[in-house]
Amino acid sequence: MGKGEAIRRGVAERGLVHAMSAHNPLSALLAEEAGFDAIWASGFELSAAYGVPDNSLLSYSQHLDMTRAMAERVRIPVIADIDTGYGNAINVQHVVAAYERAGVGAVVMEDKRFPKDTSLLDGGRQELVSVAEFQGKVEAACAARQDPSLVVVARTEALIAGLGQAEALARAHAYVEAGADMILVHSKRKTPDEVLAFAAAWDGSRPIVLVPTAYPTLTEAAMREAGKINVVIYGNHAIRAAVTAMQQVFRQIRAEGGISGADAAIVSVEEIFRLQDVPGMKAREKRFLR
Ligand code: SPV
Ligand code: MG
Repeated sequence: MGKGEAIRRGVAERGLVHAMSAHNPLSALLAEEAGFDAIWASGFELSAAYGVPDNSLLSYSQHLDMTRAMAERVRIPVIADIDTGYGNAINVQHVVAAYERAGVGAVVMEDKRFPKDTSLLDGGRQELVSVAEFQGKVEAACAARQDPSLVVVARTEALIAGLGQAEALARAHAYVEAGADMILVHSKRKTPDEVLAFAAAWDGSRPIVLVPTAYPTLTEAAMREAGKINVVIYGNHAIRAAVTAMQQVFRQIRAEGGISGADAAIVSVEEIFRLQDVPGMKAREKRFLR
């Protein structure tokens, strides 16, 4: 079964697919082991991992290479955050074909103008391209697929840009018309009212995808109850958890002038060996090294 098909089946059979963010193969592997259905190859996380803002500063090949490395290390599908598609509809075709070859199950493309500003920033520069231009980009993304099950998610930033519910709905409809398989509607409101109002008004013709970072009180149970919401992406919890853990441990080592206290709080070197599949390598050594 292709990775796109796995996402589609997950939606059909379980109603709600949950994806955890990752910024490298190790974080993807940990998310898989924790039981997530999919990996979100987040542009925000990779930008943060490079220590730069999520403002279209990383190249498409930097994000593609990391996404490919993640897709090679986990069995669950990877959902690629391709930002604005790195240019116009022609760029989009090139980019989507490359991500498909890298083994992803879905691509998510947003209707902001390149170079974009990150969505959750207060006072961010949020400019959208025209509906017609983005329809062309969605059509190009769909036309680039070799495997028709690759999921093309159109993401509208209308609410992020403060354009209101009617504009968000109109854009979502236009993107479905252009061939989008799912609609991601993003919001930076501190409460879920805005996305729940969108879901209530949505015609249900395609699944809704949510990224509830700004409104963390919205649970999976509440999403199921609201209906029409079939994918939830936890957008940046891998990098935030990593930063929390590193800040704590690094401070402790500085404060104590050694690693003995911190050692008890972190995983063993043997656990890292396991995650690296050292046992598998040892088995192969036994078999092949003469
Ligand atoms: C990302 O994780 O890169 C996203 C989600 O696109 S957000 O940062 O909330 O825009
Ligand atoms: Mg992003």
